[in-house]
Amino acid sequence: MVREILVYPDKRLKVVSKDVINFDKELHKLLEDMKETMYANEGIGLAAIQIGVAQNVLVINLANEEGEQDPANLVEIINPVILESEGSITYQEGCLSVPSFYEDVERKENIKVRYFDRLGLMIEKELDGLMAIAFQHELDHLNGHLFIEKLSFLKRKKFEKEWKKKLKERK
Ligand code: QAP
Ligand code: CO
Repeated sequence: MVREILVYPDKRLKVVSKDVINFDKELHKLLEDMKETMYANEGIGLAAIQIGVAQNVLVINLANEEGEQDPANLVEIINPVILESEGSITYQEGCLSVPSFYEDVERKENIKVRYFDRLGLMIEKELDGLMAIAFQHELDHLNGHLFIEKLSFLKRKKFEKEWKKKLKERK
């Protein structure tokens, strides 16, 4: 089922998510809904809190060399943590909860992560490139943070002004 995506400044996006305890049917249904919702909105990553579920669950599906999103490359990420990180990389990020806004954000370039798959199997990996960026962006959602919080003071002010105007025009 395609679910509604919460859009900034929805307060629910600030809620800190909790670890998944049971790797059961309910989790699998949540993952299916997240995938459907991500694909329906042409996203490459989605955190459960973006559909109003405060659980530490992410889905990421980067485009392949042909620029296509292959469902076979979808990664389901439960209870993620970053164990180590180094370097820095800047990328123009966007977010399904902040539609049509993109801005440069600095992240760690290389990260070592631990998470669980849908069956509760622990996975440890080193990530780089866009995958490392996406992982950090999505992990921020689980802690109640959005990428716009990482903008400089002036860029954030400009964003807030434009966003208010946009919301007013939509009414
Ligand atoms: C997070 O972002 C991310 O504004 C995922 O109109 C960001 O899927 C991962 C999207 C940067 C890696 C690098 C945004 C779709 C999708 C929009 C997304 C929009 C339609 C964003
Ligand atoms: Co996002």
